[in-house]
Amino acid sequence: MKTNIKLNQNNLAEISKRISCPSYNRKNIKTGIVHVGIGGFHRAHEAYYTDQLLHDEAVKEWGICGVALLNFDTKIYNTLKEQDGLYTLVIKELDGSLTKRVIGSIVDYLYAPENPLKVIEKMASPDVKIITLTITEGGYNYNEATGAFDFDNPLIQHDLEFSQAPKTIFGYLTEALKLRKENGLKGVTIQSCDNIQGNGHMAKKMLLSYVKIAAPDLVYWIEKNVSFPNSMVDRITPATSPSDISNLLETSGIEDAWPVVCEPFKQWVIEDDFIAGRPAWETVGAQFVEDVVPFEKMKLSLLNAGHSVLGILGDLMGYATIDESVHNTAIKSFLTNYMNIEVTPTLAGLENVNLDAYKESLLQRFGNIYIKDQLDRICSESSAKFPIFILPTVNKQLKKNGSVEFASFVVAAWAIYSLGKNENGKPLLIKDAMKTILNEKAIAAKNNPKEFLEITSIFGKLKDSQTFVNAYTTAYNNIVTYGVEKCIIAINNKVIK
Ligand code: CS2
Repeated sequence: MKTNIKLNQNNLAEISKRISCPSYNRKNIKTGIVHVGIGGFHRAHEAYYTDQLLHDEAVKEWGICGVALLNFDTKIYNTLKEQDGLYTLVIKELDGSLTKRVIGSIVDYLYAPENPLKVIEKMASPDVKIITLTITEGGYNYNEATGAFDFDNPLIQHDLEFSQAPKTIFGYLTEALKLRKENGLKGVTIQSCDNIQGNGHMAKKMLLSYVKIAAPDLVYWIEKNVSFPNSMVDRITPATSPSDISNLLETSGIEDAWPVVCEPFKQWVIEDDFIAGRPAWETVGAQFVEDVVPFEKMKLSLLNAGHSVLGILGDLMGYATIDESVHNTAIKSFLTNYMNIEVTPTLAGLENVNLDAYKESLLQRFGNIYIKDQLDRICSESSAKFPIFILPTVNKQLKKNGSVEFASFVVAAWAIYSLGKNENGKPLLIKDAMKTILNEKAIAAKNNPKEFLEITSIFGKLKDSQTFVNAYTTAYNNIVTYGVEKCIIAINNKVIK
């Protein structure tokens, strides 16, 4: 019987007798990277790759300083502080076994609401060469309908007024870059690791929109001194459940308040555009390419959209996790048809990628019964996800008179989902910044389904496409009459004929 042991720096030698731990001396590692948004995904992905890299004795300058930006992030900050930045990554293998390792690459951590200046100074420190971001799809403050930066956001208004104590990433980056310029420092890279098409372009466009108003003199300096590589990031990382925490304790005797669980698969494709140098992430599995856009499109429109399809349909039918949803044969065929008929024709520039194998591997990853990726997680913030994951495919298909039957069905299902109950009458846990308006429009849609498409900040001009509106309305009425499963069986059958 193993005695329980708390995860922290002092106990690391003891813990390394049980599971694999950083073998490098964390005290000697400088922070070359500031990362904003230390949620599960960052800790399963960039921090994992970087931890692997730090095992090379020659690498000493690429430790990560994790920044918790929002009040909401107190818990993760306190946990990391308590555990000296250490946490356990539990990889749930396809055969159900668990590979556990303690990750040591987060060598410093800051809580922005407590001390904004400290964060700004850290971002402006000469050692820091890269600022990476996982601030979620909604964090870029972008209006889908106008394509512009949203200056009406009260937090942005706050940052414009109180620039020394910002609340948004735009306020922080602006102050930090100002300070770098004043101190005569050379460039820095800002690397978005969010699921957004052209995430580097988006980060640059949104930041410059803000800077033009907040600090116009800085625009030229940024254009000359800051690079914004695009990147495609991938690793399915469900929310950590209480049983993940107790399981780690029971199987290894490690007391970790917030381990991260993830799938074995991982991928990181990055544009090699780092103005101030970068870690050799390629030595630990990342791919550096000239143009990452086709990879991003592939991942967003197949994997992430696939998740939303499984999430919305599965949630309505009463499932709880992605694997349960994809193991329903009607849903699985629906998803396969969606990927083949509607998404694949919109993808280009992937000559060296075996798309069939990629799609097959997605179905396998979704089907991993050990991951237990919650549909609640997948469906959360759908209002930020649909415009990135699904609607670009719809718009491209409409342009070339391609099928939109599957995508419009999912949008119709989302309208019904937004009423807040599944098909068995059980309440759905909807977490969405636009929850209120989604619900209002969903209620209006009961009389006139088109009402849901009136949310132009999500759907843009889609309501003007008669083809889409017809397909969507038919799907809506059919779901109400027959239920999701019967409808998708009927749609799938049409394809087979
Ligand atoms: C998911 C992603 O949030 C979502 O809807 O699709 O978090 C997905 O699991 C990751 O992008 C996988 O790389």
